[in-house]
Amino acid sequence: VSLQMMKHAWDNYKRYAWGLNELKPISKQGHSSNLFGNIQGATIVDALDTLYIMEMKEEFKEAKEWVEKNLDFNVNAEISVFEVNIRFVGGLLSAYYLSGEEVFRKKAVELGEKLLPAFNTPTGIPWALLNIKSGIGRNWPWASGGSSILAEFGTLHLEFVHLSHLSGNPVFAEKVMNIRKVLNRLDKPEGLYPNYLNPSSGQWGQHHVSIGGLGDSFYEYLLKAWLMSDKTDEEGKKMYYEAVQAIETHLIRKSSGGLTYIAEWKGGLLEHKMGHLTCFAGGMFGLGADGAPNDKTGHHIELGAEIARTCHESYDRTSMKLGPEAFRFDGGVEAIATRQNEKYYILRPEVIETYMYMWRLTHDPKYRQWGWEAVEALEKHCRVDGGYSGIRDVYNNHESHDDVQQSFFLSETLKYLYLLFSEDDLLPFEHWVFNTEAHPLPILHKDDGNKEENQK
Ligand code: DMJ
Repeated sequence: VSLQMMKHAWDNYKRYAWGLNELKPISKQGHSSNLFGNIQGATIVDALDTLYIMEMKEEFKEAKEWVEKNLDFNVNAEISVFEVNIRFVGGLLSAYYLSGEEVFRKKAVELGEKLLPAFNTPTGIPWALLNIKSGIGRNWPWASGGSSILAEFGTLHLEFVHLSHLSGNPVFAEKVMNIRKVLNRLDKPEGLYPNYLNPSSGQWGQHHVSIGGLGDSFYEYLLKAWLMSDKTDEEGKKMYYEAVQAIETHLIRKSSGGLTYIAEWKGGLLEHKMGHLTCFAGGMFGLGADGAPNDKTGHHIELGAEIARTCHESYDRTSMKLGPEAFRFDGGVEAIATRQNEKYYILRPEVIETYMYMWRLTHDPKYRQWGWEAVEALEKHCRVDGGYSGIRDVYNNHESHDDVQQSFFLSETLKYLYLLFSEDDLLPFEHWVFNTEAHPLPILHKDDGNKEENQK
């Protein structure tokens, strides 16, 4: 089924928005997001590995040809360093590792080099935004005290380690190791990492902590850096398990109805709200269970299962059976969005991602059932003639479509669905880690470098 869904999403993108960043499935035209500046083809690059894994050979071939002929980074564009890294660098790296086609390696390294000026700050903590022609960076105007964002500068590690590995140039890995160094020098309030860090002073901005937006994938990348290093990156491991400990103590709570959730922390006060983005943490806790210190393996699996259950409830308690952007545990509600501007669903993957991890780790059939419910809801409410669209209010009985087919729907949502219903030996966890945009990267073994040296 996810293969048919991918075909529908891809065919319509191809028909109406080929070469542009994303598709508007209702108005049947291209959608350009300023996250990628003038860089084009986000959907193509994000979808490459999904096409490959689903064995859509013709489509993969035409996508590759587009990359060869048209993917151009010599443009005057101000881009989001984080978004371009996770979608474009990540997408190209995975396409290279899966297919072995040199063009993807070349383009990934070329793009990585374009991102390097972002690190020209007094601390080496990169800017959020970068003009890839002039090399001038700056931060989001809305970010506390001119800060860079934890989830943005903390979500470069996996890709940059691979860029060094593939290019033989250590500079990429050095940049991300320095980020760790800066973080490790700082005092952490209650052991927590605030979402904002000023790249000039090296000091935290507002003491807001989140495992959802602005924080999320920083934690994910600590764990995955350790896994991707074949469990040699002890520093990443230590930082991850210490962070989880602080998160459990200060952010994880249980509702009176028995649902475990992860709240947001604002200078010591809890906001009892959980974002759709936060739902990825179920899968993360599950994935990290194996290495958990002090016999805590079972506990981390249990935590993953609890978060999966809560996030499933957030879907189940809507009319469309698709989860809202954020849901609350206060004012008499549990796992329900109360504010109009938090009721939308934009084809996000995190809940299905957690089902996929928990399925692989436990083989409890409920995860496939829940995934199937999501498929049915997507088909009923999001599928339109011209592709798949997000929904403005999942509590309404009538769809109001937002008219965007997000590129992560093809890279993540559909890939995780496909994996949820595949055998465990398709991209097995022993060999691959997924970047935060679901692009698989191989685990690097200690002797990998030597092996390649020997082959030359
Ligand atoms: C994706 O780009 C990535 O999963 C990112 O980590 C968070 N936001 C979207 C999907 O919701």
